Amino acid sequence: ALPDAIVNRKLQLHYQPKMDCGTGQVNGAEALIRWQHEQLGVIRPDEFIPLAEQSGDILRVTRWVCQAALDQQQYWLEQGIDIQMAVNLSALDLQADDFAEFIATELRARHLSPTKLTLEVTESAVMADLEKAQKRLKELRELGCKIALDDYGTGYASLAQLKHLPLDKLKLDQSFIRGLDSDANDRIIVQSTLSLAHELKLQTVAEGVEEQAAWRLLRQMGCDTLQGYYFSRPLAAVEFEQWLKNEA
Ligand code: G
Ligand code: G
Ligand code: G
Ligand code: MN
Ligand code: NA
Repeated sequence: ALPDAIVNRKLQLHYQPKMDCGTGQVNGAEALIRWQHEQLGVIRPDEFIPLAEQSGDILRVTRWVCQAALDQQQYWLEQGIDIQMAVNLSALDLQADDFAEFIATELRARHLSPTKLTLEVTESAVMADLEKAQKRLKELRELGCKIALDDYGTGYASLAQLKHLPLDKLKLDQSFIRGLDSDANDRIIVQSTLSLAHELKLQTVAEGVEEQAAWRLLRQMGCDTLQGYYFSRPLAAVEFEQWLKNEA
């Protein structure tokens, strides 16, 4: 049913704000997909993205996500809302030879700056075919887009192995962030990862910030950007606009 859902506009994007850790100001949004199924209600990406990756439908899903997120970014820019947009890519997207060209075309069609688009990739998506992923990420980066390594710390690769990847940002997985206030080991892991990332000239993002205490600790540790329920859950576009008004 997924190909029909794309055609029949049953897919929707929600947007989770990203905050500057120092100032607490919004500096971006991550687009996260939802499927409004007629019989089953809202299906979360955890349930259908792995299936779409197996079937190959992910290629069409990702292209829809990129187009919808860039439509939204263009609309927001017209409304005076100028924020970095992040979308998630899968392993197969990185293997498609025309992916960077696709992104270039979609950006150009909307007069959007490549530097305002972040592509989030997981370690496993990159490792599925390291050579192709390296080539693709390099092309996207040459275009001017930003590359973020998502869910960092849950995979097998070390930063030493990842230093050869063309990356701009490291997103620390939420499993390290949730216990930050109470778990001394998490604090050590996060502090040393942030230091290493900065030595490697990578921007740092912490996901899963649920409490003010975590924000305070991450600020002390020099983290750049925060994302989590403490600020906001992922929101529909109109809710996001409302949330922005309340923040201002
Ligand atoms: O939106 P939610 O917080 O439930 O996301 C659950 C998981 O689904 C996350 O790991 C997220 O990266 C992934 N996900 C959400 N939207 C997309 C998407 O558009 N493409 C891909 N590949 N993964 C997504
Ligand atoms: O792409 P990624 O795996 O980073 O997707 C983020 C996922 O984490 C989404 O499912 C999103 O809804 C979820 N999420 C975002 N902020 C928080 C948070 O503060 N706490 C928890 N438990 N989940 C979060
Ligand atoms: O692209 P579409 O035909 O769905 O847009 C329909 C109308 O909705 C357009 O006039 C556009 O200005 C408006 N619109 C598109 N995105 C948003 C949004 O995020 N918020 C609000 N309030 N209006 C939007
Ligand atoms: Mn992500
Ligand atoms: Na994550």
